[in-house]
Amino acid sequence: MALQAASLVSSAFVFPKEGKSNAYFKDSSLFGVSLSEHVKADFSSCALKCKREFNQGVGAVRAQTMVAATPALDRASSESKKTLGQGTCIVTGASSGLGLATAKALAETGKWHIIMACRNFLKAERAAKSAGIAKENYTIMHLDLASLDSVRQFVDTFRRSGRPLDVLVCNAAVYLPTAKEPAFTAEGFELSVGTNHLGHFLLSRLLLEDMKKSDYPSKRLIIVGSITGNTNTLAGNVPPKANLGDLRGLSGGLNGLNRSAMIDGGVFDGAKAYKDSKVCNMLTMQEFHRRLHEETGIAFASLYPGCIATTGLFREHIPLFRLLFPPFQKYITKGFVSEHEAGKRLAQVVSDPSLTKSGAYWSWNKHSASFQNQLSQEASDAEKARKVWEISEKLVGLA
Ligand code: NDP
Ligand code: PMR
Repeated sequence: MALQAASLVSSAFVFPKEGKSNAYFKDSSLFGVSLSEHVKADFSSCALKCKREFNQGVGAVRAQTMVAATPALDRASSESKKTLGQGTCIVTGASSGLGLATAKALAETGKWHIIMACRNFLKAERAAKSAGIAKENYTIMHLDLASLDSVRQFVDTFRRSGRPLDVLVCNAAVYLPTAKEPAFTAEGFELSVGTNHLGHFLLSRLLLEDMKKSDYPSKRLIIVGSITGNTNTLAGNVPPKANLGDLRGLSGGLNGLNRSAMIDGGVFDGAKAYKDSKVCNMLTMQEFHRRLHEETGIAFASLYPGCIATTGLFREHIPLFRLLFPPFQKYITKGFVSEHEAGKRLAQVVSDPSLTKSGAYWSWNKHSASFQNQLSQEASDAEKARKVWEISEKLVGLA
C-alpha cells in the first residue's frame, strides 16, 4: 500500500524526515499552511460551547429515544418469524457520511435492519429520510460515545428492543485538527480518543455478550480504521504522525490536568489525537481477534474505505481546507471516494461472503476491488494492543 499510495502522488511532495516532521506541520496545517490564531481560538471556544449545549440537550434526546425504540420492539417480535434471514446491524454515527451511506447500502439489500446509533436523534431521522432509507429497515437509538453512561444506556435500550445483534459497526468519530486546547468527554478523557476509541471500546465489549447469543451464521464486529493512522503509507507520514509512545498518557487517563491529554504523554495536538485514536481502533480489532475469535466465531475486522473528502469529518477544519481537500484528493492523490462508494465498501465488510476473515484490515484498489492490507508496525504491535486493551478496560470501568 505504501508503494501504491506513493505512486499515486506527484513527486513534487517532499516530506520531512521522521523526528523533524512535527515541527514542520505541527501548527494545524492546511497542506502545510499554518492557520491564523484567531481561527483556532474561535474554534476551541466554539467546540467547548457546543459540547456544553449538547450535554444540556441530552435528557430530551434520550426521552425521544425511548419513544422511538418502543415501536421497534413490537416490530421486532412480530417480524422475527417472517424475516428470519434478515440480520440486525448496529452502525454508530449513521447520521452522516460513511455511516449513513453504509446504512443506506445495507438497507437497500432488504437483508438488514439497521440500528442507527446516533447522538442527534432529529438529525439522524432527517438523514435517514433524505437518504431514502425505508422506514421498516431502520431504528434510531440514542448514543453519545463521549459519555460512558450514554453508552451503557444505549446497550440497555438495545437489549430492551428484543432484537438479536448480528453485526456491530463502530464507525462514529470526531476530528478536531484546529483545536488549540483539548476538549473532554463526560468522564474527562480527551474528546477524540475518548469518543473514537474509549466509547467504542466500552460499547463493543458490552455488546459482545449480545453478539454471542445471536445465531446469525456470519457475525462480525467492524471498527473503522484509517490510512492516516498507518505510518507505512504516504498519507500516514503527513505530520503530525500517529504515535502512541509508551502509552503513559493513556495510563494517566488523558485528563489534560495533572496528566497529558495525549496517549504518548506529549503536548496536545488535535490532528495527532485523531490519528492515535485510529491506531487504537485498529489495535483493538486485532486484540478482539486474538482473544475472542476462536471462542465466539465472530469475525473482527477493520478497514480504510478510501478518502471520503466530502464528509462532516472535516467540519472543524478551516473553510479553505474544506474547499481544497476534495479536489486535492480527486486529482492529485487520486485517493478520493464518494460517500456512496465508501458506503458500499463498508457494507461489503458487513455482509459480503468473501470478507469473512477475522483480524483483517481491508482496503480497496483503484478498481474498487477489496484486498487485505498491511498495517503499520505500530498498528500491528501485539504487545501494544494488549496494553491498550488492558488500560482501556480500567478507564471505562470494566476492570
Ligand atoms: P462524519 O463526520 O460524516 O461522520 C461521523 C459520525 O460520527 C457522525 O454521524 C457523527 O454524528 C458521529 N459522532 C461524532 N461524535 C459522536 C458521539 N460523541 N457519539 C455518537 N456519534 C458521534 O465523518 P465520516 O463519515 O467521514 O467518518 C466516519 C468514519 O470513517 C470515522 O471513523 C472516520 O475516522 C472514518 N474515516 C473517514 C475518512 C474520510 O476520508 N472521511 C477516511 C478514513 C476513515 P453527528 O452527525 O451528530 O455529528
Ligand atoms: Mg492526506 C496517497 C496519498 C494520500 C492519501 C490517500 C490521503 C488520505 N492523503 C494523502 C496524501 C497527502 N495528504 C499529502 C501528500 C498531503 C500533504 C500535502 C496530505 C495532507 C493532508 C491533510 C492536511 N491529508 C489529510 C489532511 C487532513 O487533515 C486529513 C487528516 O489527516 O485527517 C485525519 C487528511 C487525510 N488524507 C487522507 C485521508 C483519508 C485523510 C482523512 C482522514 C482520515 O484518516 O480519516
